Amino acid sequence: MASESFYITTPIYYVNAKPHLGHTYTTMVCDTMARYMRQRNREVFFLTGTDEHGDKIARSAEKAGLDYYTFATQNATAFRETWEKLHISFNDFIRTTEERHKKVVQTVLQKIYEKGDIYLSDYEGKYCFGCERYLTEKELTPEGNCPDHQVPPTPLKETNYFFKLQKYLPLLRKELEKNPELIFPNGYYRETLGAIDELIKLGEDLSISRPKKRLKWGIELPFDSDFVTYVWFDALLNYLTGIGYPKEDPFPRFWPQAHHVIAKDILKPHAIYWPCMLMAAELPLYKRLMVHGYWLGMDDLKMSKSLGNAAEPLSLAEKISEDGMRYFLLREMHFGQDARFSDNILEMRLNQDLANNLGNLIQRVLSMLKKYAPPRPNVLEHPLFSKIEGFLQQIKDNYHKAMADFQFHEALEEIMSLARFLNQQIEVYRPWDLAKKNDASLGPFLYILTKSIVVILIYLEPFLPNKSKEFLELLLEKKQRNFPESLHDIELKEKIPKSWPVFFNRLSLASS
Ligand code: ME8
Repeated sequence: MASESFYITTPIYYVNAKPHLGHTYTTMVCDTMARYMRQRNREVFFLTGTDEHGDKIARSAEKAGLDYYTFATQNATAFRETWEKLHISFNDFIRTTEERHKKVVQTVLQKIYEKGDIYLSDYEGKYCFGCERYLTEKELTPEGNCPDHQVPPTPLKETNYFFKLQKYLPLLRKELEKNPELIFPNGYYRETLGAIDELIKLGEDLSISRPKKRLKWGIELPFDSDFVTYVWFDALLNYLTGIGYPKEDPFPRFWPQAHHVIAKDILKPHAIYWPCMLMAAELPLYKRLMVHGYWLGMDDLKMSKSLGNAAEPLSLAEKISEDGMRYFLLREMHFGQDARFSDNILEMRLNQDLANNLGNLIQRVLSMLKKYAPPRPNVLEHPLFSKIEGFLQQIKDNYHKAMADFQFHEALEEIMSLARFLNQQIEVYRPWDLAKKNDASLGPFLYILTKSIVVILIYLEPFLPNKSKEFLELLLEKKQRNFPESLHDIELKEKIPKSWPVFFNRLSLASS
């Protein structure tokens, strides 16, 4: 039987700069979910890529003294290579400058134009080149700046093509009322309903083009060669191109399961423009839009390249290990809310969870197995056994429930609570005393702990793919694909190795 499909996407990132920790977070979220779903035997398609057209890129290329495509290629390569070095398990990397994408954009535009949902008109407003859109007065800061880029928008007047957004807004509102799960967490769902009402009140449609005499760097409109596509109409369609639209494969299989992951900065285009575009193109809506908050720098502002407060992912991974970075990002941010990044928080979190709690547990248990070498028991008869089985039932429920809503911090907390419990049991049962007394319960006790460690590592695989794999290969007879629900599911290696690497090196960042 064909397994159920799962489609997950990152935003396609602008190529005006190199990736920073904010991009890395979203990409890690998608990677973790992709790995989790594969481990649950789902057929996964994970798409990421780069957004390469528009004013912002053209201006950065000019500043760098390069032609647009060369400039875009340099940074697209930086994104791709960063994700490859961080072992991001994407299935495809899409660039909006590719021919396959141009075809999709033109096909969809032509279809919507022929239906009469695209028309030519004049527009005057305040344009933010950073956001690539006109801002409303209400959105500006008290100083009149763009809230994200902290610069005043530029007054602009031009003739452009418009998409009949107003026609679809009431339909979208109805759709959202029927399906509140479409946008998650709920705060962003409610924000979207408010923004739709606001747009309906304003009565404006969506500008979808730029005159070529002002901007050449874009996909030409199929029905007017004097214009190129405005960046959102180009960018959002990548989610269709990536899975082969309009071809028969694999688009129909994956599209109904589409999960878009974004930060709140691009909520409006994804929660409003995109579903309206899909309705106009007579395509079903995506399954879910998952919206996270911002990583804030030490200055408490959104991490961004332009503010110079963003951490660089590869050097961070080198400093704290790739898995350390993955764990920190997913454990520290509560998906949906903002999180602050600092060396202190980083050091505290990783030392506490990975070095002290889990690292210590692994070290203690494997050392005792080696030192006391108790005979391997046939049955795990010990009062601890049923307690752990009970724990596993609770973990199974809570972990998967948390994962379904991208509440990674809760899923991880669930696993870490098992590690804490096991550390406590070592204090309770004092295996060193059992060894002195030649107590027959030592074997079952240590083997129960070892199997429990394996369970923990399997549940951590989507989050710590490298370390989990390394240790599971040392401990397991053969790779276990699914999530275990009982210690009976674990088949340990005949010979547990006598030496093993450090699970996680304690960090001391303040002094480094
Ligand atoms: O908006 N905290 O690209 P972009 C958390 N090309 N996430 C952050 C972040 C931060 N401080 N900074 C960036 C674009 N991100 C468009 C998208 S999609 C069809 C087109 C992440 O390079 C987060 O995922 O500005 C955010 O939504 C995205 O990078 C914006 O990337």
